[in-house]
Parts: sequence; structure tokens; C-alpha cells
Amino acid sequence: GSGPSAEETREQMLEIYPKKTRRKRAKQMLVNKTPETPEAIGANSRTVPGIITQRGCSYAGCKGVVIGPIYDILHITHGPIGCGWYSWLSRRNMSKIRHPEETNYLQYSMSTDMQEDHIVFGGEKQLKQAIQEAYDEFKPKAISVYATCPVGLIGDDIHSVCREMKEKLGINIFGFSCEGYKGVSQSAGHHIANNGVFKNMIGLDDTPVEAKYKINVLGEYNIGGDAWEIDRILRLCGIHIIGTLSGGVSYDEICNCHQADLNVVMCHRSINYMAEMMETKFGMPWFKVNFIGIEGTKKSLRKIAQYFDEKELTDRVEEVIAMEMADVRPVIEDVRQRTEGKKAALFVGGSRAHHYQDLFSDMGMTTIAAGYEFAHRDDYEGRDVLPSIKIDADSRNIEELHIEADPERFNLRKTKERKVALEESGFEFSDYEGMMRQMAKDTLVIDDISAHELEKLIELHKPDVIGSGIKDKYVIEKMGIPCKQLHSYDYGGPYAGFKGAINFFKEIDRMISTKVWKLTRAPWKDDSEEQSAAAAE
Ligand code: CFM
Ligand code: HCA
Repeated sequence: GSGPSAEETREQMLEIYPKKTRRKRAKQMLVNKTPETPEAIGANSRTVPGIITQRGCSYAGCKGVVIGPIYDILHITHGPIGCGWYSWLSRRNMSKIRHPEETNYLQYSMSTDMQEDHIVFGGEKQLKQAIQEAYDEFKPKAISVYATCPVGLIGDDIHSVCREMKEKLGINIFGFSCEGYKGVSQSAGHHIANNGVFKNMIGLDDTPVEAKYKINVLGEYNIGGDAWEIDRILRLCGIHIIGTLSGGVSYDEICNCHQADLNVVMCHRSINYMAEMMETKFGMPWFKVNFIGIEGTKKSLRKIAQYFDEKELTDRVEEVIAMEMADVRPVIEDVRQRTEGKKAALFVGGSRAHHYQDLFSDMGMTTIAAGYEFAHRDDYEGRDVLPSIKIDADSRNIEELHIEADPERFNLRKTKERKVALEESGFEFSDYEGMMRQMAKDTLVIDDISAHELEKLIELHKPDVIGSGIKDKYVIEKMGIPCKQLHSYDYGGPYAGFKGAINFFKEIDRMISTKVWKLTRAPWKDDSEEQSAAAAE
């Protein structure tokens, strides 16, 4: 309720910047005008040097996010040791082997440990040796190589090394030119990863899968066990997941996932390219789902059932929902007594700043400000803006693969005809709405928020909880506001699906109900204010 308006807040955030920076940031900071069509946001543009951003790099988006979680590929970082070190097990993408003959390499971090003499004389020999050594030691099914900044600058040809070693060793070996400096954020790395996974894995294994309802879940990385909760629910419904890209998934599952009848997409930002390429080549339709939040989970399950259009499945889905809700309802009723009307602000990645608004609204909380780190305009404004934003910061750097329909496999599944029929009956495939349409009027939407803007927001509005990442967590908490890491979930999770929602409700209730925040001394408070507050307790 109180505090300056969104418009005033925005002005105060912009005030300190030099003119040019202010003009640029102004395009990335909007006051939401719902229900009007969202204003164009200056997303996916370069961060002004000197501004402290939350963003990461292309290598993080490629190796760290999309491919790194495939547990039985041996991942080798070609670059200085820091790149491998800092991306080692920090994302909490969980995995476990499910067949005794499998191996899980994710506890390892492998790197060529590039040194100055490799920069001077080239690092290809070193890479070749590293691949040989890794092969001799582990005999993996596949090896994946990731180039970091210096490799691109000196011009090592990792792809010819990979081809040569693939020939020599007889296993699948492929490389990613995901040098950190490419693009403006992690996002370029997602695109590079999607292209590589599509070229080097998808469709390699044509073994048919015996199941009635076969889907892939794209853009779900099993952070804190989310993919396992989604799998649990879908299993109860009788729906079989062939591949989850790329959470808790094996190389073979990815090679075989073109056998599915449908792709559902959790994180659109990181994997929309894959969904589109699979539709073009195999005729496999896709739509957006969201298993974060009770309403989202129900809606997603019902939509999958509607796609298959079998009474047995639609009935089963309703049974599962009713069964799970019996556990969820009392928890919501309990926590709402303390969380109702509380305010949240979310600044995370490229989808969670949107998805998690649903979980907060399940608890009666409102999101007063939100923004992505690196999402594109469609993730803010919805799918209908896509055609107008084909030329963006990433697509100048990354090739669009030219994919053609594979007539043999395309016709096998008849999925295209099914899509047309469903669309005629009113089923919506492309109803991706984006963040802004869902947010209330006069909320703030801030893309690639800076440290300064975040501090201003806290100073002026004191949200009851902020969802963010490791770089700002402790800054926020020192200002007396609880911060839930919505990347790693701190040490918690899962938060997806029904059981996940219960975990989340309890966690947020605990965080905002504890009295400990009253004991922190926020920098804007002077001693007398502090003391009188303590005395009033
Ligand atoms: Fe997608 Fe992700 Fe996210 Fe993402 Fe990420 Fe992540 Fe994220 Mo961290 S793929 S965009 S690049 S949902 S790693 S699991 S938490 S920033 S909001
Ligand atoms: C990444 C990974 C990250 C970082 C999280 C954070 C993750 O972008 O490189 O900043 O707290 O989810 O682990 O997004």
C-alpha cells in the first residue's frame, strides 16, 4: 500500500545515471499497464559497462544450464581452470542413475586447465590429450567439449579436434563454441546448446518406446528435484516422459526423445529453439506448460490430457488432482493466515521471475516488481511479438540452423495432422502469455536489474520477501529483507508440482514469519529509530 508510486520509484532509480545510460535503462524499466497490451521492453540488450548486473555468460548458459546436466556425458571445459571450477555443482541440477549399467559423471569437473603457453602456442594438442585421457580413464558413451573466452580469441578449432577424436575413439564427441563473450548474457549459450544437442544427439536412436502417452518435458533441469516431482505426477496420470531436457537425463534418452508424441515446454527461454526444430523435423507439436504453482500444475495436466483427448486420461488426471489437493489445501489455509496480502519482488533468470508469481499468488501474496536477467521480449510481452523481434542481440551472433522435415519419421507419427485437427476444435498451442500480461496494473517490470535499482526498490518499498540469486542474497538480507534463492532454492526444493508447492509454502511462511529480521539494522535506519522500534516490541 504505502510508499511512492511505481512511476516515482522508477524516476528515483533512474535519477543517478548519466544521460545515455538513463535513456537505455528507461527502456528496460516499465510501469505495467495491464490490461493494455504490454509496452515494448528493451530486453536482451547489452548491459552498460560499470553497472553491476546479475547476468552470467554464454558458457554458463550452454554448459552450465542446458547440456551440463546430462549425467552420463563426460563434459570437458577447454579453457582456464576457473571456468570449470566455478561451474562445478553450483546449480543443484540433481541426477541419479536408474539402471545399474549407467554411470553418473556429474560429480567431476574436467578441464584442460589452459595456461599462458597454450594461449601463445595454441591449445588444440592439450585438448586432444585431455579427450584421450578422459576416454582411457572412463570409457564414456559421449564426450562434450566447451570452449571458454580465450579459446575463441586464439582460434583453437575445437570442432576439428572433436571430429578427429570421434573417428579415432568411436564414441560420440562434439564441441560447443560457447565462449563467454558471445551474445549479451547466458541466453546466447542456450541457443548454441540447443543447436548442438539437435545436431549431435536428437534422433540418433530410433528404438520405439512402448507407452500410450509419450511426451518430453523441455526446459526442466531438475533443480532441487523438480523434474522428479513432475515425473511422479505424470506417472500417476499414466503419462510417460521419454526425455526431460535436460534434468536428471541420460544421453540415450536424449537420442531417443524424438519418439514422443508431444513436447511440453517449462522454461521457454532456454529451449524454445529445440521445440521449434523438433516440430519442423519430426512434426512434433509443442506447447508451454508451468508446473510451478497449484493453478499452473492443474492447468498443465489438463492441457496435456486435452491434447491426447482420451476419456480414460482426462478422468485419471482429475482423480490425481483431487488426491493431491487433499494434501495441499490444509497447508494453504494455514500459511495464508500469515502470508495473505504480503509483497514479493522477483528478479531471476529467464522464466522463474514469472513462474514463481503463481506460487506467491497461491499464498495470497502480490508481486509488486519483477524482472528477468536475460529473457527476450516474448518472455515479457507474450508470443505474439515474436515475428517482430527475429533480429535481436543473440541472433546476430548465432546461426539459425536450417532444419527440414524428415519425411519418413514425420509421417510416422501423424502428429501434424493431429495438431491441425486440434486447432480446428479450438485447442491453443501458441498461448504463451509472457510475464507482463499476468502482472497487475502499476507494478514495476525491470529487465536486467542493477544492484543500485534493487537497493532503491528495497529502500522505497521494503517487500516482505525477494526472490533472487547468490550475488544479491546477502546484500538483501543485510537490508533486513528475507531473500529466497529462486535459482538454487538455497538448500531446499523441490518446488514444482503439488508436493513442491507444499515445500514452498512452508518455506516462505517460515522465512517471512520469523522475528529475526527485526534484529537486523537496515542502513537507512538511524539508532534512535531502531531503539524506539525495539522498545515498542
Ligand atoms: Fe530457464 Fe532455468 Fe530460468 Fe535458465 Fe538460469 Fe536456472 Fe534461472 Mo539460474 S534454464 S531461464 S539460464 S528456468 S540457471 S534452471 S535458475 S537463471 S530462471
Ligand atoms: C548461471 C547459473 C545460475 C546462477 C545463480 C545465481 C544458477 O546463470 O550461470 O546467480 O544465484 O541458477 O545456478 O543462474
